[in-house]
Amino acid sequence: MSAPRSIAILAGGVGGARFVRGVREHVRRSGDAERTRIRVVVNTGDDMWLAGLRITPDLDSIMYALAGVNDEQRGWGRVGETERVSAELAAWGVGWPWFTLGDLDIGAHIARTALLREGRTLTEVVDRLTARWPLGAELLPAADAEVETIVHARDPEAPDGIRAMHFQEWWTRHRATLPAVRFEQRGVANARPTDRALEAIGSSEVVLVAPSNPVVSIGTILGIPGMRDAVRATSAPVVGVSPVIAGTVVRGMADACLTAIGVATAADAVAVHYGARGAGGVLDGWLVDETDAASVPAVEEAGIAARAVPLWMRDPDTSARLAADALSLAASL
Ligand code: FO1
Repeated sequence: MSAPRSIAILAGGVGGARFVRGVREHVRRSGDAERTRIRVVVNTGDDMWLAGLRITPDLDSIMYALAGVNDEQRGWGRVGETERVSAELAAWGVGWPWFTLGDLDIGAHIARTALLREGRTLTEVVDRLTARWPLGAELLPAADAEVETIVHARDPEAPDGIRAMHFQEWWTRHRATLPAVRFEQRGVANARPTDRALEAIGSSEVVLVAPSNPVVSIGTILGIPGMRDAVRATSAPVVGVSPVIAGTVVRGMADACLTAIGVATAADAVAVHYGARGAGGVLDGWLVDETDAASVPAVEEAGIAARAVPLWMRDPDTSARLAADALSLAASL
């Protein structure tokens, strides 16, 4: 099956990177790499300032994965990394001891920060950094303004029992074990989707929602004022992939996030959370894993076309086939 001429993908970090690689692989195997444009609208809610450097985890996870220089085991950072500078920062008491910045990774953070200080937008910086490798896809920050996810979590030591912290502290220091009460997108009121992100969503033939964290990756993309409307308004079919298989999240600690917003950790519950486009939501189609085939009727009941297919992405073959299944569902809508 030939690939569409243009594909937009909403994606977060680790799960997003695997899925984007799968879409790229499927397009290559279809012989359409030259004529198909893949644009990835990437979550920037995990971004932060650390040791004076601007860190953009999800953009970096996808960039490194498409470049083939990522640490496949950890899912973030560079392969063959060393941590000499990080040890020095710890000795100076600068940065976070629980958040390791590899030496090669720091090279990207210094380059990004230097380019930002010269007045470039994050979109321009991403264009510059990603030009280093033939990624086969364009990475687009969801917003150029800084909109960082702040987690308000239960902490018995905090004055009123709730402590606000940057998402990265909650995620990497506390491993999402402090119950989250709410997720705040700090600065979101003054933010808007970038023109390039809106263009990708508005003009692509297909829009795919990667199996990323529905709350702090996809939710924070859609939470940028105007983004949800843009997805709802596109003439392209919008097809998502469940980040939950057989009641457990594929990666990360998305269940802690889903629980915090009162959504069950289930393939159909996430689809219903995103909502059918016909009912005020963003989805036209949804893929669940074969083990969740029993949930297809519930998703269809919600007005979303659903199919049960293998969702585990273990290698280029399984990732490419998942992409093909998502595009096939989109083509049927
Ligand atoms: N995750 C960790 O669990 N521990 C770390 O020390 C860590 C460092 C790190 C440095 C740069 C970067 O881009 C990502 C890093 N991550 C680390 C992963 C990060 O928390 C995740 O990539 C996303 O933000 C959540 O999906």
